[in-house]
Amino acid sequence: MKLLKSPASPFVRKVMVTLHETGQLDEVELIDVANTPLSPDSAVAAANPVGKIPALIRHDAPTLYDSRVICRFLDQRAKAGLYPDKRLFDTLTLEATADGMLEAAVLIIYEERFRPREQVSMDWIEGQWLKVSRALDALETRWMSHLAGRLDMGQIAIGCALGYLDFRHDARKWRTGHDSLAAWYEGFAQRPAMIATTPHG
Ligand SMILES: N[C@@H](CCC(=O)N[C@@H](CS)C(=O)NCC(=O)O)C(=O)O
Repeated sequence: MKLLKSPASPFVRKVMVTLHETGQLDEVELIDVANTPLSPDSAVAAANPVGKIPALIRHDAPTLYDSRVICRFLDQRAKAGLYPDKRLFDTLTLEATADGMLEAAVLIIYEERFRPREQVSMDWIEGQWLKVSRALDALETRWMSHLAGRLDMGQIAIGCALGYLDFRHDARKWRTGHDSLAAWYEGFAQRPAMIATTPHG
């Protein structure tokens, strides 16, 4: 299998952490690409019609894309139990929360990077940040017991989302008012899979 990736993408990081946690890293060739909405990489466009990474190219079956699909595939392949039957819909909702935070956080970066300065909308940026902010509040008030439980894909996704906030939105100081979440993340970030996938670039 080949994974189209970049070292800065938080969606790719979900897949990389899953590969580490499920012991499948050696089975995937990692291919770094430079892919943006304005300069799509040709290999990415060929693998995924919506032009996004991660994409997992399989030799004997169609390419998989979207981190949620890839992570679930890798979990099933390794029978790792990261989507436990007993609390499946909680796990999926937590993963969706992380992905929603990430979509908003990435869109802010794209707005600042790829739009001409005079077209950048501060209202739109703040509207995106509000989504992140509400999700942080929901994690702090409703999800701490789930986060404290056995490792699952919801936790991995939230770990990657909080890591991305540190990486790209440090100035927003997400820990303020989210003490329990910050304490959880401090421990989670020490997992070897998280340390091995620290974003850069
Ligand atoms: N829902 C997708 C989102 C993936 C995504 O947005 N990837 C970004 C990099 S972080 C990308 O490839 N952006 C290029 C673009 O939007 O054209 C997933 O979970 O894989």
